[in-house]
Amino acid sequence: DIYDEMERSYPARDNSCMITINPRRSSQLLYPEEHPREHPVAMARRLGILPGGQWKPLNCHPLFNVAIILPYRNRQTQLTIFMNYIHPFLQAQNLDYRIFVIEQSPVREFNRAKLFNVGYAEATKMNDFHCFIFQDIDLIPQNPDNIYACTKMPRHMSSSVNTFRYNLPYSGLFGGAIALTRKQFERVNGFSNVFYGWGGEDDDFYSRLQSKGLQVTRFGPDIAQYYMLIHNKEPPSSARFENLENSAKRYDTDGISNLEYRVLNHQLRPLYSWILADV
Ligand code: BGN
Repeated sequence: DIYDEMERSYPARDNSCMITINPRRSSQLLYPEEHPREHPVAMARRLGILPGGQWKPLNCHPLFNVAIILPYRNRQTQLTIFMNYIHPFLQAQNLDYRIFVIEQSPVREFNRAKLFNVGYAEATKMNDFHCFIFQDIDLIPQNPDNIYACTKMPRHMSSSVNTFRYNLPYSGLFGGAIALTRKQFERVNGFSNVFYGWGGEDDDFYSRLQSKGLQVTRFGPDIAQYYMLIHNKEPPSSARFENLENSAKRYDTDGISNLEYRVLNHQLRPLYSWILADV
């Protein structure tokens, strides 16, 4: 049972929220297109979402406390689709959650990994989050049983993506959507900050986990399906090979330990906490 693998944020008690798997449901994949678009304010009101994209169940005690970190730049349509889809998805799982959109200022090439570090740092300032989901805004979890909470081991959540024909392209892939407890994340000094441009930062992170002896886990391909929203491919960065070659030298000095950035703006928007950062 996959739920034996879960790492709870809060101890079980009377009236803890139940988590049930509905096997029949597992065969019926969800698609983002089937979700209606709603005005953010109307949606927040209808679903009881607090400013900054926070929610927790009120009729039972949640077992999981999660910060969802989304690096972002210039993907407005995907952001809208994602928010419309993900809140009902997370609420059905009875999570105590908050969504963070970490937008990178326009100047430099996109740095996905560093934005994850910024998200971790900013979220941690606000609340003692137990579990972090780091994921791309273009990835839609299709199976309601793919629980957005942490496991005893760091988890690669998006092992079965439509663009890879629902197959894992290589066993060390740790990109897309991942779940780590705060402890697991801090153990490896977070992500490297040096990966500007597309590619390699997730491979670097995987080698960090391996260097600390942290095995990764995945749920089966029946649970871990994702649907990737269509977008233009980013050109891969040429620096990624060299950065990867020197990975091991930087594990302890490059990460959350030396993280430097400036918050240029921030807002509690109806469906998420928005942070604009210069990295
Ligand atoms: C890999 C990329 C990953 C990316 C996956 C899936 C690199 C490093 C040089 C080999 N790695 O090739 O970052 O998540 O593809 O798209 O480019």
